[in-house]
Amino acid sequence: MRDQRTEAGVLPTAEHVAGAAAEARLQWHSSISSGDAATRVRPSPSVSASAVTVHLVNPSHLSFGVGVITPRWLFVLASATPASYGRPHITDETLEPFAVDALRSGDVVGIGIHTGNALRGYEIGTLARARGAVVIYGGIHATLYPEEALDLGGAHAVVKGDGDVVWPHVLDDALRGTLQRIYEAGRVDADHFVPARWELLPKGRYMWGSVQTVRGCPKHCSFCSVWRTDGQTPRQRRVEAVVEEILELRRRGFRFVALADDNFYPVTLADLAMAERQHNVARLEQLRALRAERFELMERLAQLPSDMVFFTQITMEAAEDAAFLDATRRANIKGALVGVEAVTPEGLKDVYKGFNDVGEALVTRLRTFRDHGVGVLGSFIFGLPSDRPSTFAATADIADRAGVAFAQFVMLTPYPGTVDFAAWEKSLGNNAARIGDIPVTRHWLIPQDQRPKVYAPHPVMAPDEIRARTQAVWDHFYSLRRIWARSQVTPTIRARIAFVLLSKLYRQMYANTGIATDSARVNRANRWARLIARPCQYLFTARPLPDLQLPAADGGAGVRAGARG
Ligand code: B12
Ligand code: SF4
Repeated sequence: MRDQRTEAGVLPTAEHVAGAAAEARLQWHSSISSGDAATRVRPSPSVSASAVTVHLVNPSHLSFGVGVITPRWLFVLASATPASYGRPHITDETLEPFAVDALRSGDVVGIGIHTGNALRGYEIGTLARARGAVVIYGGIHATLYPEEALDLGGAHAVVKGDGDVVWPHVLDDALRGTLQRIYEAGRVDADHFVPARWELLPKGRYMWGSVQTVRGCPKHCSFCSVWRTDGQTPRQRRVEAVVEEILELRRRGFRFVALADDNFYPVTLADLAMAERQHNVARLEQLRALRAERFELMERLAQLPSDMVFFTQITMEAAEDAAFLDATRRANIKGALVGVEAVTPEGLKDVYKGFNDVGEALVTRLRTFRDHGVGVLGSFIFGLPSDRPSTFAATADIADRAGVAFAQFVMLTPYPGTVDFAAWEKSLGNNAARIGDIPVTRHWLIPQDQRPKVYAPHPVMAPDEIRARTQAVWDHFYSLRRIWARSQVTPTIRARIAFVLLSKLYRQMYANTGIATDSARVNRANRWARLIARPCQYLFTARPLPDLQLPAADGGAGVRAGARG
């Protein structure tokens, strides 16, 4: 199937879609015509839910055979699929390509896209529609650009927002022939988040499970769309629901669980102080309740088997909150992605992230996490307008001195839905450079290997200089000597080997396949990643504990009985 991917870049065209519709062997009949206000997909009267297979596809133009983190949406939508449709068929293309040829006419194909994999998603959708499938898109990119999926991705329908509640209705509409073009699903209340169906996980393919505890983030960073799409009001899931899912994963042999949250620390001490200063009683109560729930969750995590390891995403402000960090330690939250972004005050101003620290204060803050047993994955951005050639070495130095366990050095990419993107798009007007027919303001539609690495002209550095310097910082940080030194934080030799392999894997997956311009290097990185991924997966697996029980809210002893360690 790999050769069906147009890595070299064939953008789906209107002809593809029209041809596809004509070709489809119809059990379902599509009466879509361009410009129609509503799509009507009519099934033959004999079609019932049980005759339809629901496919859920996570697109990727690269497959590594093994995945690091389970793409949560696949298992959530599978769970939201009514039993009458039978067992949904899940494909994560980061493991292996989707078998479009195996599709039957009338099958439903749900495709979830973020901006980076939208093009591959459109290729799958177009091919699926050509085989007579009903194609439905969702995910953050489809939420931002529903018309694009309809125009270029062969979509019959697009879901904007959270799929948890609307998905069964969309499937019913598809069956009845009343499919709408666009569903405004919006933001689902936390009590309606659907738990994932982990029994559908393919065995031995992922290192980390993923469980969401909160959606939304009160901040407003300029390069991030989360606060706009997921909202600034944190929607926290019930503690019991979160714990039950984690337990389910541990029963299946997952010790490592990523808490797939936008921001695990949604209430800061500064927020509380501000509400107090303003004598805003209602706000103070609301914030205190949210904070109390976080502590309650962490107390429950602390009662889970002690061999469990959690990873989350957190803002740097948590470092000033000793009580919170003590609770994270007890909860076995041993790693967190911290958005450092920039090491200079000018850089932080560029990204509206004034709540972060710089210089020595930054080093101290990041070390505080480590001192509380939380390893930091520091996320840094290069290519900000205030960056200078010296910024690269200064960043590498801070990452070393702050003792971060992992780091990612990403090049500033204007993601749609962000403040940065809107300003950039406006600044280019009709003068955006084009690659082929595609303006750079639609960079995700440009074939992967031809995408620019740097989007906005920089005041003092050429694009290639930024790219080369960024690559050099990755090389520096992930040299074997440095990785080995950092691995000392782990408790056992097995953990140390896992740390080294994961570091190398991370670097191959994210740096060399993303930043390198030379296709030989990208292919080499891909081969390396595939090679390292298998032993890595083995090292992350634990003995399944099928009999593990939910600890009582007041701290049951039963759960510990089943755990090792
Ligand atoms: C956890 C996470 C990660 C993890 C794990 C990824 C994984 N394997 O799952 C890690 C750390 C590895 C990661 C990496 C990256 N991530 Co990330 N990540 C997230 C995060 C915080 C949560 C995702 C999640 O699991 N949510 C829980 C699930 C249930 O929600 P969901 O995916 O949104 O799905 C719901 C709806 O969207 C909808 N839906 C989704 N698909 C479909 C399909 C259909 C058919 C339907 C009907 C509905 C539907 O229904 C679902 C249930 O409600 C999001 C933030 C966010 N709010 O989305 C960022 C986010 C998705 N990541 C983002 C980015 C940019 C990245 C990176 C590129 C960062 C980088 N520079 O390296 C990489 C790219 C990785 C890759 N190649 O895929 C951006 C994407 C922006 C964009 N416009 O595309 C986000 C939105 C964060 C941000 N700051 O803006 N990420
Ligand atoms: S980057 Fe992080 S802190 Fe900033 S808005 Fe996005 S999720 Fe929130």
